[in-house]
Amino acid sequence: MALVTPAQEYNDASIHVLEGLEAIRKRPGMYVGGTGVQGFHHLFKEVIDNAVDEALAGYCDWIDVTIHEDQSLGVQDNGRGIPFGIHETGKRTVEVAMTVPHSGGKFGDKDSGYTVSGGLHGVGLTAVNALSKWTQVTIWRDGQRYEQTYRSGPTDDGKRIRIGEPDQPTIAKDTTHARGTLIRFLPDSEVFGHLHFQVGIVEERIRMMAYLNPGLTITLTDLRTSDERRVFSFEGGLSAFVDFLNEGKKTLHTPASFSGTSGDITVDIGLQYTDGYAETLASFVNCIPTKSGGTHVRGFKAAFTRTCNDYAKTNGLLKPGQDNLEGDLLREGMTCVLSIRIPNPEFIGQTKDELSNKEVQNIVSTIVTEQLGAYLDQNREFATNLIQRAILSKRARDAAKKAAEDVRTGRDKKDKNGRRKVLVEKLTPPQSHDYEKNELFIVEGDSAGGSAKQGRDFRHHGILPLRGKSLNVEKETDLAKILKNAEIAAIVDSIGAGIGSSFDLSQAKYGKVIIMSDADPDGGHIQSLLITLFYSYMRPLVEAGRLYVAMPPLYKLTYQSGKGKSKQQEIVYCWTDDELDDLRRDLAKQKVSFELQRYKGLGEMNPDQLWETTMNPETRTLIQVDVNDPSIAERRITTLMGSNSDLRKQWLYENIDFDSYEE
Ligand code: 28F
Repeated sequence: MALVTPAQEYNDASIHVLEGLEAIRKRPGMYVGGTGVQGFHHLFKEVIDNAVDEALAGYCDWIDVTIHEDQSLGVQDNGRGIPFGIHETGKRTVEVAMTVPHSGGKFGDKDSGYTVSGGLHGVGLTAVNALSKWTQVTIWRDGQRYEQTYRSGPTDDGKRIRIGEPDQPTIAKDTTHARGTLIRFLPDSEVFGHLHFQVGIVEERIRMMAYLNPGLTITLTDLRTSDERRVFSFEGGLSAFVDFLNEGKKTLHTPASFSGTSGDITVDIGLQYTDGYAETLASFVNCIPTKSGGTHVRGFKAAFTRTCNDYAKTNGLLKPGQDNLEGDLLREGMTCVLSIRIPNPEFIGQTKDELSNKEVQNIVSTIVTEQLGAYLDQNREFATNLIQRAILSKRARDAAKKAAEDVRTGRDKKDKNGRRKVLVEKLTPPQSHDYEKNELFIVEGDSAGGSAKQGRDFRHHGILPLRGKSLNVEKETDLAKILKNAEIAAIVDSIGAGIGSSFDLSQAKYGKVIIMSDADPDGGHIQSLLITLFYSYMRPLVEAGRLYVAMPPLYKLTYQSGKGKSKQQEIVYCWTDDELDDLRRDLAKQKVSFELQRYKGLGEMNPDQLWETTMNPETRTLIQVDVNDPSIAERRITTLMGSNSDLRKQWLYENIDFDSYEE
């Protein structure tokens, strides 16, 4: 509750007023969506939406927006002016509109001339007043000029906190024949901190309103930088809007526009195709964006798809028995603005930005069916091109689906006379079905593959030996061709989660996929090919940090330790030249002679050594493939596996802590 001195007596109406404004002040987030930049600029949106409502009602065709040097913002329209006569509560109408939430609901008043309003408008001006340090209202109406200021903050004697409280108004004779409402306000830094209006955000809203309301002119002056008055007025309406949205893109035709009314609902549509694939559909109800769509959008999409397919069948572009083209294929490359006006909009959804009025769906659908049908008949070349593009997209989509399906079902493993190909038999699967713990080793070369099969942890290790180089996937983009490569299909099949857009990480049969190849340039090449494959066609697996590269040792030292009976053979592995140097120095100090072996390839290790040095989670070192940039991982691997040992040394000391276990 605001501080109220007992001396000043409030009648029940004003206590009610305080509670209203107080509530807004206490929880701005509920009324303007937070106290950040968006919430701050929502105050401007509430005020200009009120002026646009007056334009929608047909009484205003001009709005001036001014950002002042004191950081306050003013909006002036040339509408009828908010009534300032005495309201049934004994207060002036304008005071009620400024201080009582949900009082401004326009169509409450049947004679207010409002048929449509921007939705939940009532709270608009009240919220602006409650959250501003001051709000000035000037009204020109009935040959009079009404001025009043509302203030928030401590009173001069500091004894009280006011919230949006009205000062005494002044009413003077006005001979200028001006009409309309001016609202100028300064958002309260107590609520928003020291935010200021960003002219870009203000301009974007102005531009949108001007496109949605051809015939309405809106000007913007930012006195903080210049006194230039910018004018936004677009006779072209939604056609101009889609043209603006497609700026810089290659468009396929001049914008099409459809519009119609049914009862007191009006529908306006602008649409224009570009040569791209993206679909942009911006929808509005009474100039309020409906980000979650609703019945108007559903009506549009259903009619659009049906009308295009009817045209295709009627004109022999689709065979009568052929499946219809899906709507999203037909809308590839389409930019569309759908704007409807309706007196009693009903919104649903968390953020109230989905239209739910049922009657709208058929009204929009009827208008689109009639007018799009006519448009296609009158623009046959455009229509044919639209259908043929969609048919191509359908073919590509079906091919990708079939390719992925084949892999999943193993259908592509059959050779021409239906015999199952040998691929998957190359895989030695783990015994466990604990997919999280299971690890797939993709091993280069059959001999290393043999050692890996024998040395592995048979419960959790799957071994897939690969022969020679896999297909260079970077150059090949056609999924169907990629899958033809036997090696790649074996990998995809072993992991079991599909490939490309149908890849589903939850189906993966391994928690880790480990690429294990020789520490030589050939090995490095295979690694980078496989990393490219995973990054290109199984990215979620990489992003989940499940792709690794094994680090086999470079050297093995063998020497005798201990004396007499306790004499025994020691084997030590080194991953770097420095490690080797350190060890040699130690052994030299101890005057111990040793035998040194430089590993040329995995195949030179017997199963136990391969297990001990490269596969055993307790003793191995793995490199996790970096999700952000596979080339980093590739560089990392080249460094480690490439011939330049200085690079390797440098990288290893910076990145691998040999004392820590890799888990
Ligand atoms: C700068 C922002 O807010 N313009 C507005 C009007 C006009 C009327 C009105 C507004 C409360 C409940 C009626 C005038 N004459 N610009 C604006 N212009 N509000 S807000 O009425 C709101 C009253 O019902 C108006 C006759 N009917 C309505």
